[in-house]
Formats: sequence, structure tokens, C-alpha cells
Amino acid sequence: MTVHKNYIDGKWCNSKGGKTFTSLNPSNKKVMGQFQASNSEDVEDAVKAAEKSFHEWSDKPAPERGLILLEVANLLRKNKEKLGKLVTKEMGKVLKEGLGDVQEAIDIFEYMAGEGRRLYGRTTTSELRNKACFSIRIPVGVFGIITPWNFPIAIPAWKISAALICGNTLVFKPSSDTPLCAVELVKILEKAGIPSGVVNLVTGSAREVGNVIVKHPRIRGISFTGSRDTGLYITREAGLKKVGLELGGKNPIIVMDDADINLAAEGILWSAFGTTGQRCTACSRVIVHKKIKDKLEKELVNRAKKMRLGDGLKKGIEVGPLINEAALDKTKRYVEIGKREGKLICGGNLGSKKGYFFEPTIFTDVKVNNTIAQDEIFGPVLSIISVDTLDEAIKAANSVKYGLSSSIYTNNINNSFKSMNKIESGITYINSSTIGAEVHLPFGGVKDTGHTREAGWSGIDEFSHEKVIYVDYSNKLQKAQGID
Ligand code: UN1
Repeated sequence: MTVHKNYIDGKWCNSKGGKTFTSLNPSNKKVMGQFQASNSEDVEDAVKAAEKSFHEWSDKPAPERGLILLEVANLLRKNKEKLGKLVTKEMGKVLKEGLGDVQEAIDIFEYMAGEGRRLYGRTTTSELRNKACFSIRIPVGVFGIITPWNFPIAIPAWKISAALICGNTLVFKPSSDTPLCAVELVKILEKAGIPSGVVNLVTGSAREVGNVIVKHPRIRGISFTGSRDTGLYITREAGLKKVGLELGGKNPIIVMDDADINLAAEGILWSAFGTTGQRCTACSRVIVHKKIKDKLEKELVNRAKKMRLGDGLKKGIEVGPLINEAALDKTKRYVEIGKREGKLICGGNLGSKKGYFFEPTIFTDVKVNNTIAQDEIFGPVLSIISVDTLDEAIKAANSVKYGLSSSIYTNNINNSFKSMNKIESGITYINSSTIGAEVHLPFGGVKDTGHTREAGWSGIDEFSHEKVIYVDYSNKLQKAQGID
């Protein structure tokens, strides 16, 4: 079996602790490879390498950094098929989504390459004569990038591309469920010409690696996507680092009585059962107007029952496995709770024991405050809640602690504008699914999802400081605020 290494200071190396762990294909539990179970010494080496390379990298003109990022995009495109299949094997999502994961990475590397010729600051006026005021972008320093398994290529790409174009160097700790995707991504970064020490990959556990990165005194920034609990831990432990957090959701789709029901059903199923419900943006709550509840429910159940569950590499499969045993157990646990809280109208069972499969599951007559309508399950479980008015629907949508994505299906312009303003979330879709955010727009949430933004133009804010410059060309001491 191949033993994959860390990548520190431009060299592929073993962990100093000599321990390894394995990653499994969730469709068949076959081992994908062995990886370094790194420790604090490895993190220290990675930080040293990142510090050493910082000046050379950040002094390089941003358009030149951009050219290297463009080469990363080109190499990703050349290897899209191979990497897409790897995503499906290691993470489980069906192949068309595995390819989408890689496409999202191509898109963000291209976008951030272009940022090399923008990195905008602002110019403004001064209170005083003969004085210029403007801002420039400066890098933060060494960044810790801690990423989840559900978008094993795309999410590292969002963060790494933005960190690099802003001139930071970094230590990258991927999820231990998808380390092979991370290794392959870093190989592409290496091949594209990222200089030694700029990107350092350290695989291993949250306790031995993630935790050390979060607390490390010489790491200046953290960008993390994952659970709310870990986000809270990072908030407490990261000290005064610049922290970006994206922490999950309980995303609603409101369906009004004037909506196109077929369109809504299609969007709901894609949002709820695409990626087996394992997206932070996945829809887990349908909030439907009472008048059309029965009709929508029937449509959803008919279609969900036809969705084929299985190995995502096989043709015709629409729903892949959950990521691991723990995710399967969690889903089972919530389905048991759901049976007490609502009415099970679809699924509810394990799929083939060969992998971590669970059927697309729908509960109806769920109450706003029920556990299955409040907790993030991160599996293929959908709750239907019915309401009488749009105001009631918006109140229900906002009843959870999270606020990432949301959607409303309606053909009434007043309903849609009211929802855009009143739903508490970082993203609201009108007549579309809750998933599929595009990389050139800011991504992030409100409330317990976290309040920072990444990707798009906001990716630049996450990974740089805006520094202000005052140039006084009056040849005398001028005092602001009207002081003579
Ligand atoms: C996530 O699940 O954390 O909008 C990211 C989407 C994808 C990204 C999801 N582009 O669903």
C-alpha cells in the first residue's frame, strides 16, 4: 500500500513521530492509502518553512503570483477526470459532483489569478491640502488552512488560492477522511511552480495537528470550514489571529402557494440529497404553504423513491454514501428521533452494508422546534414544516441558530423581495436550490454559521489586511481634526 507523505519546505517527508493512518473509500470500505499521522514537531517544521519563504513570496509582484495560480488552474483542468474520480472514490459523492468539485477549484484558481492584477485598495480625499490618502493590501503572514472532507478539492482551493494571491504562505491540514485528495492537490501546486516552503501540507488529526496550528504563536491567520463546535473552539483558542469561519447550516426552502411545484420539487431534492445531504448549504427543511403541502409532498416522495443509491462511479447513481461510520450512526440516531417527532414518508433505512449508505429520507408534519428541524444532521434527511403565511414561513426559516443558505419558490415579486431582506442567511436563492454557490461571489453566513466571507472579492478581505497610507506633500506639519 502506498504511504503518502507530508510536503514541507518543498520536500515530501515522513512525520517525525513515525505514525500513519488510513483513508477509506466510503462506498466499499477499501483502503485508499496510508498517510502521515503528524505531530507538533511536523507543524513546527512547516511553520518554519512558511516563515522562511514569506518575504520572497510576498515580494513577488502579485501578477507574477497570479501566473503561477493560472498554471495551477491549467493543470487542474488537464487532470479533471482523474481528480474527479479520486474525489468520488475517497469522499463518495457521485462522479458528476466529483467533477464539479474539481471545476470549482479550477474556477477559483482562475479567479484569484486575475485578482493578481486587481488587489484593489481605495483612494479617497483628505481633510487637508496637499495630502493624499489611500489604502493598499498587505499579506497577513503565515496562514493555517484547515479544511473539511465534503469538498476535498474545492474548499482547499478557495482558501489556498486566495491566501497565495495575497502573498501569504501557509500550513495546510486537510480532513483525515480525504487526505489523498489533498496530496494530489498539493502535487499540482508543486508542479505549477509554487516555490518551496510557500505551501506546506501536514496530514493528521485535529488533536495533534489542527489544534497545534490553531494555537501556534507564529501563525497569524486561520481559515476553517467545519463544525460549529470546532469553530467555537477555534474562536476561544486562536487568540488574536485573523480567523475566517464557515460552520454549517440548517438551510430552508420556502415554497409558497403560487410556486411552480415541479420546479420546487426538483430543486428541493437536489439540495437535500445531492452530495447525500453533506453540504453546509444542503436543504434540510422545507417550509411549505398549507394549500400545496399535499401536492408537494407527493411529488417529493415519488421522485425521492426513484433516486438510485450506490457507488458514485457507477452510471445512473444519484446518491452516494455518507463519509464514514460516525456519519452513518449520526444519521441513524436522528432518524430515530424523527420517527418520534414527525411522520416518516420516505426512506429511513440503511442502504447496502458494503458502504456507508443511507436512503433519502423525508419526514413531514415536523414542528419548527423539533430536534430534526433544529440540528444540523449532515445527511440525507429532510423535514417538511407547513405554514399559513409568508411571515410564518420566514419566522420558521429564522428559528435556527445557523444562517448560511436559503431559498424561496414563489412567482410573487413581493414575496421574493421580502424574503431576500428578511431571511437570516448569507445567501438567498429565488426559485433555485440552496446549493451551487459560484466562486466569484462571497460565500459565508450569519449567526452561528460564522460571520466571515470567503471566495470572490471577499476572499481577498479574508487573506489580507487593508493598510492605510497618508502622503503629506505640503512641506509643513499639517494637523488633522482642525488643530492649528
Ligand atoms: C460547503 O458545503 O461547505 O454552494 C460548500 C455550494 C458549493 C459549496 C458548498 N459551491 O453548495
